[in-house]
Amino acid sequence: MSDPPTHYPSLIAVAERFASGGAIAAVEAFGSGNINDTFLATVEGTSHLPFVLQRINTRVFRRPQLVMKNMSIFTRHVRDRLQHSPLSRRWEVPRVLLTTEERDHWVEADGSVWRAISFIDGSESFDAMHDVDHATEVGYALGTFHNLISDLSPAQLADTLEGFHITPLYLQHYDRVVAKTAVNLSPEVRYGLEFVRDRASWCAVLETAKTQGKLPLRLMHGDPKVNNVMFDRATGKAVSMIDLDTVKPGLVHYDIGDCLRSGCNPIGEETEQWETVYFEPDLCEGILRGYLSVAQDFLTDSDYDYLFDAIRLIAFELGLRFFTDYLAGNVYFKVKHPDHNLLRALVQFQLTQSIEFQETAIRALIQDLR
Ligand code: NDG
Repeated sequence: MSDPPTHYPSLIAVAERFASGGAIAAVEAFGSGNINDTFLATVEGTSHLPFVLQRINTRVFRRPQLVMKNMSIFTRHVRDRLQHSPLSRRWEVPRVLLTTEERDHWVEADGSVWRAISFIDGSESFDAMHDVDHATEVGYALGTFHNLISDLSPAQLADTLEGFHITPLYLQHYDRVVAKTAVNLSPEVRYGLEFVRDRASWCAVLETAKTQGKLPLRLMHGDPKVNNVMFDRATGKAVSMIDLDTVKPGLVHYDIGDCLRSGCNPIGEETEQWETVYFEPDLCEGILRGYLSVAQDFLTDSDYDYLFDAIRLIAFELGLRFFTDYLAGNVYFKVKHPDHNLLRALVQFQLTQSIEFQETAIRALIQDLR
């Protein structure tokens, strides 16, 4: 909920649990995640690569052991697959680093749960998209990620975050929060309440299709924001997808929607200028082109039929999640100030509206790319 605490047990001591040889030189806050606390640990000497050290948010991931188990299973699967049939270009899978006792996580005396992941050598990530080529690379990365896990049965991985991306459940939770909260009816809150009310009857669209067997349960990334795609600094090409906590059974539509809502908002999800947020159609075309260049092999006709709804829904759903968290007193997403989640919600609602205004063009684009 707050900035990375400074009262942690010595970060260096925690990092040393995972450092096989080589003393830790420094541990610094890293990235801008909304859930876990993330640090980059550098190791003394030139022969050791830095690694990512994370304190898992156990209020969100209540069974961190299962998160780590999932991660080990699917990263091993993908690595084996790449060994047998390598891709024609560089693609990396982050490694789970073990403690000196060969465990995939470490529990501190204060109960905090830590894990370490390899950093992709020579790579960088970006919070916003530069241009259409960049967008195409982001789409390629998500397609490659889906492709590489498409032959692993969803039953192999545990559901580490029940209800994640099940929009009707977020709506039920929102209704409960609204019912028990003395809501301060500012113009922004009033707008949010109306915005949700007007879309409530549509928000089960993907879950209904899933129940009717129109959309199959597959494995998904769960959080394919643009800054979770790593780019090779030298070639400028996408080389990996990181932030693998939410890889679990779900719909690929959640990922496609999430990638587009994050990638096609040039002003970014953290802007305070929410009225100026819009959904950029050329970036949308770039992402979809890159994605489908890999994913057209496994998508069905029915999958295509729900792409527009997925794009609209995941932006709306994230707005609903931020709005609910604001009303509930900021208990889920980390915030920098009390209105942070309200502003984030307004950004996503504005984006949803921009997607709705462009429905005909987006549907036509999907049809052309089919
Ligand atoms: C977090 C959320 C993700 C959301 C993102 C928005 C979890 C586990 O914040 O769903 O899209 O920036 O709730 N992750 O990463």
